[in-house]
Amino acid sequence: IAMAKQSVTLEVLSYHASASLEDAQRLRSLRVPSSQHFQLYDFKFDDIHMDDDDTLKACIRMFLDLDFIERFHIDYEVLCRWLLSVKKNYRNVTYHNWRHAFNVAQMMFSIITVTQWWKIFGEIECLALVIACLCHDLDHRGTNNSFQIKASSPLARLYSTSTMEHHHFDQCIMILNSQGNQILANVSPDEYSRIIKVLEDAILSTDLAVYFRKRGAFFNLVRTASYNWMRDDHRELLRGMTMTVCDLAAITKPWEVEKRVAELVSSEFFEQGDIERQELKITPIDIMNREKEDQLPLMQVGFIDSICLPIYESFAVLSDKLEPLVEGVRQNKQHWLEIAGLQ
Ligand code: 5BB
Ligand code: ZN
Repeated sequence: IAMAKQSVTLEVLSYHASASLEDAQRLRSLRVPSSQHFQLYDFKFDDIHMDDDDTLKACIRMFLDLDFIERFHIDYEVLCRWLLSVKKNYRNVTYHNWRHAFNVAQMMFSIITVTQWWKIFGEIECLALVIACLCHDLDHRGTNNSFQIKASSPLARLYSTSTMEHHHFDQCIMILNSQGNQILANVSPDEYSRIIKVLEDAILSTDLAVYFRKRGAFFNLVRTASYNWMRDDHRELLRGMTMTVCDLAAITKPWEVEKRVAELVSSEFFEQGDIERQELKITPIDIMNREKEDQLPLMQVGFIDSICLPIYESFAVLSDKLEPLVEGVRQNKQHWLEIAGLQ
């Protein structure tokens, strides 16, 4: 068993691609427009009209405005190369691609700046959260954790729970350690280990199973107003929940955006279902079964009621600046109900 594990570990933990120095130098030479220009503070942010260079410049803008470059002595060219490498290590899958990661990071940026929660988290945790958002789905294959188990993929042999999330974190670490990509090279050993610990916890928090396990405690803290953000355990809970809120934020967006993103999510689910039918010879569950396509609106309503509304409502209790997010979810629920013929 030990030898099998070792070879699986080698197979899974050896591959990653670094961007070239030339590409980093090109990105470095580009002018970076303001946050206002990119609408980075806007909860209704949409990346549809941006090209890939714009998304990279917007990431640099977030690092500049959060003062990470000065505070952590990040080499500008290293930052450019790291961003290009992160982007390169996303696959061209339908939903879990670079654009999704970029949107999650923008939502984190807008939440921590608009609410001023950056003061609660402090510089180290904010840096870890933004890195976590950009890296949280690295090397996603468009298939979920239960697929890895069913297909007994090498990844599932390495990690039996939160399989993909452990892999996203591994990929994140590999890029951070790659020559020319070491944006954390100039932080103290003590700060480095704190950043990595927060980063790991944040990426693992994007497993919905983890969200379900922890949200009860979080809802209690909020309902009874018994939180104390000076406490590490309370802040850790808030960080994990904020990762989920950012990860699922498509559900808060204007209807045109939500409709487009839900199509992408649905297509990726169907593509997994096709593989399950063809290669694993099993009947996919309804959300992944093309023959049940007409159930999509009702599934979205179920997703909103059971997963989304509780957390966005809880967040709006914490900060009234976050009420537009709940309002967006409620409006999208109405649209899905209408399409389902229920309203
Ligand atoms: C979510 C939890 N899952 C294990 C079972 C299905 N549910 S669900 O019933 O709440 C559901 C969620 C069903 C269908 C869905 O989309 C159909 C297009 C969704 C859904 N999930 N809808 C969305 O708009 C979004 Br955004 C999401 C989140 C998708 C990424 C979560 C995937 C995690 C895989 C490890
Ligand atoms: Zn994600």
